[in-house]
Amino acid sequence: MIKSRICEILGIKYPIFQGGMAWIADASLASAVSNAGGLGLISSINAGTEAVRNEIRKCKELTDKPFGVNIMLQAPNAGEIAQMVIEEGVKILTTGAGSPAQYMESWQAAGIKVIPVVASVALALKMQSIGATAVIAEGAESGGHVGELHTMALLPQVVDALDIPVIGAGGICDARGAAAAFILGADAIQVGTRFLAAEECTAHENYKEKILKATDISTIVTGKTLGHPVRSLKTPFSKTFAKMESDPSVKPEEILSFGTGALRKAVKEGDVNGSYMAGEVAGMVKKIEPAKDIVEDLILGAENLLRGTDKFLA
Ligand code: TUI
Repeated sequence: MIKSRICEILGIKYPIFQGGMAWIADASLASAVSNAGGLGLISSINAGTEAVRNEIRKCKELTDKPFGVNIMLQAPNAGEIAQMVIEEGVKILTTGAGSPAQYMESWQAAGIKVIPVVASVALALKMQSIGATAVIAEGAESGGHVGELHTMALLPQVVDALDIPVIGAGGICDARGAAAAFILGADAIQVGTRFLAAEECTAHENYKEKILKATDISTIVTGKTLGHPVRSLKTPFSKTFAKMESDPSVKPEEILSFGTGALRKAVKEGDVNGSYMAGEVAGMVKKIEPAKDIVEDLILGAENLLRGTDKFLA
């Protein structure tokens, strides 16, 4: 069985995290992943701080296994969420889209294990030096907010630089990707896009249908000119967004206001004018299935592949 130090540290059976997908990662999905032996995560991007508090309380009722909360650091209510998770007794946090340095002291005083997403070796080293339990090295194959480096280059460089555990993320969708991440030195994997097709994922059925229909070239990165690059499915919305960005007569404020609320519209309403965030692996997601089957396909499948690696040797 694949075991790593992160399983012991967090009290989980399998070294797999579910991505803390904005508007999507709720108590339903997080508890299903935690009950399956992975680490379920609740997103802090939802209908406000109290809505997230509710999801945390629901999740506690749905599972007695460890789960965490992902804090999107660029959200306007990030400070409020940072305090609320302490009040709710959350034990594990992941953070994204920035540095959580300003919150570390208060989280550590509350006994919270903090696992920041990093997109570079420099930030990874800083996170280790201020007491992170582990880091998630997330390559730009991933959906949503992306850094510059891709997993194949980022993950081994972060692994080499740190002593604490490293979770590999970005572009991992099946057992092959999982096995590759473990070979690159990951102590665990994080998977987002494939969990969009989990039965327990409450995203609108149009979102799920778009993921199932996606191909290898279905995603695009927009938002670079605004300093906030985001990978999503190519749709009339994202194509218009890209056109606006390349038109010098369109002001950044206009582009920003065009994008506001687009993810919520996609997740909650299945609106064609929504933003359907997804990773490059969307084309590999072929069916709706229980979260438990996804967890086991990835982890038990990776184990079988790793056992069979001697086939490459003479
Ligand atoms: O955070 C994510 N992915 C996200 S957040 C999100 S919410 C959203 N909603 C509406 C519009 C746009 C976004 C959707 N997807 N992933 C974690 C992640 N963090 N990926 C990359 C990074 C990152 C990048 C640079 C982390 C730190 C960083 O460092 C910069 C610095 O401050 O040094």
